[in-house]
Amino acid sequence: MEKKLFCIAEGFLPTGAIRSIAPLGIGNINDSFLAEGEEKYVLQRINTDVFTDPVGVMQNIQLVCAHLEEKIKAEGGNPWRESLQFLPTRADGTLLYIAEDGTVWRMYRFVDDVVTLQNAASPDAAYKAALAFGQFQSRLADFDATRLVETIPDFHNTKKRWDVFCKAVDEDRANRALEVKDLIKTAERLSYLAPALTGLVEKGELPVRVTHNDTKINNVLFDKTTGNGICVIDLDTVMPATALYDFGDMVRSGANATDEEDTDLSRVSLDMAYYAAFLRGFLDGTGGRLTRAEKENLAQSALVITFELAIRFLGDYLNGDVYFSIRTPRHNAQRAANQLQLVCDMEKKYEAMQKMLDTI
Ligand code: GN1
Ligand code: MG
Repeated sequence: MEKKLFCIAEGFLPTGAIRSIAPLGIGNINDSFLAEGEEKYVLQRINTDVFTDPVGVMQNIQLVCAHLEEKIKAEGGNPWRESLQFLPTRADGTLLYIAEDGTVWRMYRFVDDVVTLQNAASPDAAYKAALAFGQFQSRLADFDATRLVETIPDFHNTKKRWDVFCKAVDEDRANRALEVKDLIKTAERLSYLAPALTGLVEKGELPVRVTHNDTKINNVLFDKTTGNGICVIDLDTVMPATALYDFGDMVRSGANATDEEDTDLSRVSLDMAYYAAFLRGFLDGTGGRLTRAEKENLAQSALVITFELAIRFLGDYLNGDVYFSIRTPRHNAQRAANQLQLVCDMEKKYEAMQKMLDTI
């Protein structure tokens, strides 16, 4: 494996060698490594069970990064720090390296002097993350969304996700439904959330924009010195969608008083100071672009996307852990319990979340 990784990484370098390779980060889908030679790089194996069209994924990323670069340059920024720089392969100049065993790889320049966070370290960090994701959407506001491939169709279609979940409960492939019956019951009670956003999208009440769709706080690189969110990473799911998915997912992942991996449910709750910071940051970052319907549904999106992740984790547990990487046997059930707890807490704070819009 070691030797193979060196060979793959060097496949992206016109000359020169890689000296060391080490695992990087804790993504649930792709595998990432830090490769060091003359410079530092991030080498990633694309999970082709999840991203069945890696060529389409990289086409999207290339188009989006080129557009972002132009914007960043026009703003006087540094595209080498604020946008991802993917390397073409030595063999054919494309952005994908297909290894002998059929695995699919890509590599981009490591951005130095940055920190990443698993949950927001302060409301200020939350504000800065939301600003970065908001700016990401703003910079892509004049990008023609029809040029993008839908890398995972219906990715945030919570209604369809609910149907898939119900099927997993019925089939009970791994024979675990009884063990998690309380979690299933909670999910059923919360299922009123499933059609909420999807319905508005179908009715055309929410505009379609180019969105990130995986706005976990660990997908922002923060400058080590200024603490500013300088670069948005993990662009695999950039697709036409509603802005609300991005807001919902950043609140879900970053405004939890703990993180989604915490098994101690007593620590799980929505921190309203962080929620306020995400709200302010996203409104500032999107620069007055959000419509009234979008603003009115921001709070709701946090509940919907948290519920969506809960049923995705629980559904995967019922299916025998075939989608998300797990590090312990009950990992997906524990993640689901964490997310369900968070939705229940958000329900209690829903009115306060809505009211906050008026005070910002
Ligand atoms: C996956 O691997 P990562 O952390 O980038 C997942 C997201 C989930 C997230 C939950 C393509 O993202 O949708 O929100 O796990 N990505 C995909 O931690 O399914
Ligand atoms: Mg991701």
